[in-house]
Amino acid sequence: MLDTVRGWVREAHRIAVLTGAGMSAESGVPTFRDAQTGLWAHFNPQELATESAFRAHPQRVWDWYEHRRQMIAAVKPNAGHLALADFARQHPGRFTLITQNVDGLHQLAGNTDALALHGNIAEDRWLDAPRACCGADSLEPGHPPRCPVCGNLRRPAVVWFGEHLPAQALEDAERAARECDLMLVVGTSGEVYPAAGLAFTAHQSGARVVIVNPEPTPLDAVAEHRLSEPAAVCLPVLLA
Ligand code: BJW
Repeated sequence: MLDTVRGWVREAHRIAVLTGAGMSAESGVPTFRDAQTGLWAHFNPQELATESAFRAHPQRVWDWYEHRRQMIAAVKPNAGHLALADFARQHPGRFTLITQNVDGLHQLAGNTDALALHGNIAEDRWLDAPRACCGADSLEPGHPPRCPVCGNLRRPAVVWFGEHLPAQALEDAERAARECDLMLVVGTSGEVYPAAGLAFTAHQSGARVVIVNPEPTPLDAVAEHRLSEPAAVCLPVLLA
């Protein structure tokens, strides 16, 4: 099966790759749904990653992100990230990387033009539209930091449930899904939309869809093959 897919990689005119949290598992970043250990074990991540959770419990949500930021700051891209970055360098114009991940590991590996659909956990922004008093220089430290004048809070620059994805990145990802003839879907549960819908778009536009994931997902329904292996093992072989 792997050889068949390697053949498809060689033949394809345009390849799109959609990645999710499993992509970074072998770097040591727990997946979104497995991230809850220790202090956080009692919280459902789907209930922390919303604006209403942040407004109701700003310190709790901020500290959850601080905990994850510290973990991510200590890890490195794995062999799968590096294989994708090498492939992009060798095949410019033929390859689009779309990621749901907020950990920055694709960018660190060299995929600086990855389409990041869910933002970047290392960055912050204002919760409410900033007023003249909201300056980065005059932040009051805290969990979260705030504007000392109006109380506006800093929040992680990620896309929470119920929020719009960055329009340009989503538009570029949808175009790549429509125009590719091969889509690799790597390490995602395929449960979060609109990202998961990109696999359906690619399939409906005539592309072959291949899943790289040790576990079944709802996207298997549109896949020609599922490679049931970890991303950091599979991708270097597939893209060599
Ligand atoms: C390995 C591995 C290894 C492990 N190798 N694999 C249509 C239908 C139903 C609902 C909706 C819909 N359209 C929109 C919605 C609502 C909602 C949604 O999708 N809800 C579902 C839960 C049902 N979507 C939204 O709200 C989105 N916004 C939106 O639609 O805006 C439009 C709008 C707005 C307002 C009004 C009206 C319309 C926004 C979604 C934002 C998602 N954000 C998060 C948080 C980011 C910040 C953070 O990290 O805290 O993004 S949620 C979380 O899920 C994160 C991830 O990027 C995303 C996907 O998770 P992922 O990557 O799949 O991770 P896991 O953990 O779920 O899975 C890991 C997988 O890896 C598993 O399969 C493992 O087997 C595998 N694996 N080891 C390979 N070594």
